[in-house]
Amino acid sequence: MKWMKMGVFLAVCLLVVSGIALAQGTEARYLVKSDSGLLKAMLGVQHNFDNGFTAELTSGQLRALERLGVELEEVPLYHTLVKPVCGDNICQGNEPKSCPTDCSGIPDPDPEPEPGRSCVPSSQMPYGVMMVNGGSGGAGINVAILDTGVKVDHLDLDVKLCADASKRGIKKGCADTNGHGTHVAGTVAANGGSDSLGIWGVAPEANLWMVKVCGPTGCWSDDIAEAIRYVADQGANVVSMSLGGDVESSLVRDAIDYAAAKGVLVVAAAGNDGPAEGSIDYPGANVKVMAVGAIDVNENVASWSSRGVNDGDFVIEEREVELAAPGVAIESTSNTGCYTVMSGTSMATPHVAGLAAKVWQGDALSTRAYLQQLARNHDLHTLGDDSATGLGLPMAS
Ligand SMILES: [Ca+2]
Ligand SMILES: [Ca+2]
Ligand SMILES: [Ca+2]
Repeated sequence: MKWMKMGVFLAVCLLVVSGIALAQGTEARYLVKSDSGLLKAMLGVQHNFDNGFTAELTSGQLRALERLGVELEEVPLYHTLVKPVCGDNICQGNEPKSCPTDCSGIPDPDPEPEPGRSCVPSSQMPYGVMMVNGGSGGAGINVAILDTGVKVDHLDLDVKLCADASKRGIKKGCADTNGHGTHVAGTVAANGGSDSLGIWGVAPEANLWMVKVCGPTGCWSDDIAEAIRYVADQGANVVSMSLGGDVESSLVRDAIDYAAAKGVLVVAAAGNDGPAEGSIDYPGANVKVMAVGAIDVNENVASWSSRGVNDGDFVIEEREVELAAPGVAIESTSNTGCYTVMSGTSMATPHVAGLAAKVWQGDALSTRAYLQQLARNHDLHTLGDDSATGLGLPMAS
């Protein structure tokens, strides 16, 4: 038996090495359902899970493993859910997903750190923070944001935990070269800065945690799953994910089950694929996750905000939008050290994550029920949970 096993491993060696040599084209990430140390050594481990490990495989390695009968599962790639910026105009309507001309996406970060305060926000208390009656509280509640990282030395942010799950395992550091995560972090917990000239988030006293799960290609769902488990073990109360995609990740679902069992409240963006019914993204679509749709300053639903399959029965089930929050033209912290305006269900989500910290009811289930009640007090559209705004807009009393 031992020799047969070794023979198989030698065959794997040969096939995988030849796979590397012959490999052409793009890499993809897979869950390799094996605990073989040799396979791990050869392929490199991104993250270990109960039912296997993830690795980036070349097409040659993939074919070799399939020939050997190793069970594989593709790892979905998710994306941050911010709308593109076209010139000076923020996309708010039914624009094509790629901007017609001069679409620069999120502006490039300023590589130079800001010495002291060189800029002030156009509004210290952004309209979205006011709409949910935020801007104070959250003390003692750990809010873990899984995103592109954060500008740790922004004058208005006090980051208490900073980790990186986008490399192998969990590493230190969470520098934000994109800007998305810094913006989301500000909406949760910006504290106005020590000079009180800066911007405010929904729960400025909350403990702001950031785990980087998104890189230049997007947000790999195995990195997300690893990060969810990590922050659950560290004692997170709330997990906020301004990201998603059309395909569900089994690793993320398992991680959410793990976190929920530890009493963590999970919030995620509904997606930017509206207005089609049922266009909601995972992980928001998961019944254990609070999915947040986007409204504007007048409580109108953004056309692009993903819709659920809601049935109006006041009960949130799988693939239903749960709440609505401000997500159009939201001002928050920028990774230049200044401030910027972004739109997307990415921006709606941290309003709810911050509000969860502000109104924390002692445990995740009670807090979720309380947020649902707050939303029902401000029901939008048709009575009950509708596909665009769920149970409504939660506002702290
Ligand atoms: Ca959900
Ligand atoms: Ca329902
Ligand atoms: Ca409604």
